[in-house]
Amino acid sequence: MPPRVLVTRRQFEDQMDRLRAAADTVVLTRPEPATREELLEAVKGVTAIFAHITDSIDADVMDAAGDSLKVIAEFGVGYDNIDAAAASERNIAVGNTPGVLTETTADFAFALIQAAARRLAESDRFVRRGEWKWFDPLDLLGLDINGSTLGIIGMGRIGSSVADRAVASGMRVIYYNRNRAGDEHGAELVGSLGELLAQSDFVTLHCPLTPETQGLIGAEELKQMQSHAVLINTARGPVVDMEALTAALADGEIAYAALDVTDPEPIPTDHALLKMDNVTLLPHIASATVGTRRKMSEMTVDNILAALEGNLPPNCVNADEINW
Ligand code: 8YV
Repeated sequence: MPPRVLVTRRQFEDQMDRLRAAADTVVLTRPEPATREELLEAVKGVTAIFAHITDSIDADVMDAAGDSLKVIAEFGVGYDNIDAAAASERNIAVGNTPGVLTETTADFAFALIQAAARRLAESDRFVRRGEWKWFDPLDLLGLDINGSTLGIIGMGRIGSSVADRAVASGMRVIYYNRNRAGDEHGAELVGSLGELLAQSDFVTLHCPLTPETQGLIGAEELKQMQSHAVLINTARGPVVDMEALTAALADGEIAYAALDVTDPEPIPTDHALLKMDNVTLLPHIASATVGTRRKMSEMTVDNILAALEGNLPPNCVNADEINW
């Protein structure tokens, strides 16, 4: 019997053909994600799951797949939707796609910094509503990027690439990262999160979602930011307490937010943030370029094909925890 592979969302056909050549491959091609029940049914007997952020791959899903399951390959670098500890306990490899989306995501985060600084989305809505009647020397004034301070939380691959862009644009860059010491990419390490929040004109998040970073930016942290400051989130929605953020934006504790990720996703259509002009909301598209999404798909398939041949996936996050 050939091994079976489940791909949970529609994907690039040339990459699906690579899987089809090696395994009995089911691709859930509907545009919307599978329901929990559909997922639990579809995984039965598979050797590999090609997973996406929209799938919660927990112990129940692994057990529904059964002993055949060898690899869960995430389409993305963040794999917080997968219970990696449960996978390790079951000797299942977890793969991801690091590196390939670094520059694309950093480009996007920096685009959001610029868009928020110059109030692009808000100004576009103003014009579309027919409210632009005359040039006004005192309306829609933004912040300068050059000469301002950018605070980076999470100085990994993506955070470092954002620092490169910011330094080149004349920003002072500071960062806070619990596991690092020393200055790098032209950025200065600060001693605490509070220091970073108090000094920054722009704060950008580039940490993974873990139990430690869940709710990292809450009411207290937002209070520590300056009233003209901007918060950018291209990491994961739950790193920010959305209720606290909504209140901080409404009360003028901070000036602006640009969010590519929210909690939950999608943001409910009746959420208060949708009615506020000082927030830009985007549908989790930081890595969404043709070239990058293609490479992510290819890497995810590489991870699966290696596992089907009995080898560790080339990008395996729990290699030290499993016995292959
Ligand atoms: C993906 C991402 O689009 O890589 C990540 O961590 O958030 C995005 O690039 C998403 O994970 C799709 O599954």
